[in-house]
Amino acid sequence: MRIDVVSIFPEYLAALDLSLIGKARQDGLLQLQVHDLRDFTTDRHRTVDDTPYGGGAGMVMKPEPWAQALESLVASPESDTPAVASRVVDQVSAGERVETQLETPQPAAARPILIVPSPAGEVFNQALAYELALEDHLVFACGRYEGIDERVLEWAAEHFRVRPVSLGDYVLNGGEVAVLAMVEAVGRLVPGVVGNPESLVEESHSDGLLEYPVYTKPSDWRGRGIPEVLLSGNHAKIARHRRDEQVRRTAERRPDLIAALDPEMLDKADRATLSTLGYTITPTQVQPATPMSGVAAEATRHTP
Ligand code: JCQ
Repeated sequence: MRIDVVSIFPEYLAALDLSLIGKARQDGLLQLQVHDLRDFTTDRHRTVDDTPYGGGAGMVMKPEPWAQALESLVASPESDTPAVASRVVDQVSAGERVETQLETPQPAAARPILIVPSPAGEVFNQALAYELALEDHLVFACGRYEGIDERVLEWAAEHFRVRPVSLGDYVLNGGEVAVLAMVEAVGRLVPGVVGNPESLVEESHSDGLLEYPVYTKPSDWRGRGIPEVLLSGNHAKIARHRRDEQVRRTAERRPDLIAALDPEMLDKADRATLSTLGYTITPTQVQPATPMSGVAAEATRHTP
């Protein structure tokens, strides 16, 4: 897989030289390049930002450096996709068009994906990580300041499948940290990158529940023991205990995940656990522990 990252702080991405992802790069499984957006400016001061039309706080990233940087990546010889190499260059008489399409447009599905980290994007999750891990070429555009001139994303859609992507509902100073997270989440799913693929299998049959707690030696640590069943050698009992812990901590920490469960996926013991926690299970849904009552219910009830 080829990954390109464009940023005004390329040093931020130095962490991608380390650990699993760094090893995958050394092994040639990931072809990862980081590019400095300022290298695509043409003025003395290497300017990448300007004031926003319509006024308001902060600065906006100028379109032209972005267009130059992104153009350099679609046309780049680093790509080994035959779709690019074999594309025909049209005959265009000199001066006929000012800014013209030089090449036959690529079928949309053959275009690289351009990921733009943004609090205004679709939310990144494991399903998207799996989807991206199947791609040949990913490009990440790290915005800073108040964001990138919107026309860059419109224009880029002619060359890329553009995906604004959010890590969650909070604001970062720029896209770099979000890219570190996404490259790690995607990179570890690329075949051969993770040393032990069994750890991927275990998490992939994750059933919409949080993981169970784990323990290692010593069995007594600062007066704290471990669940006795884990020392029993009874594998069926251990599996049951772990599943119960998954259900319990998911109900405690992520009631949204419990509400999203398909009741068909719950066995008798799961139902008993959820019941104890106050949940009601109908054939089609798992209902929350504490249904709203009194004022809150009254305020939300639209059809009395
Ligand atoms: C990503 N959740 C938050 C910051 C502007 C594209 O323009 C901008 C991008 C950023 C970085 O992304 C985030 C983010 N997921 O802040 C400002």
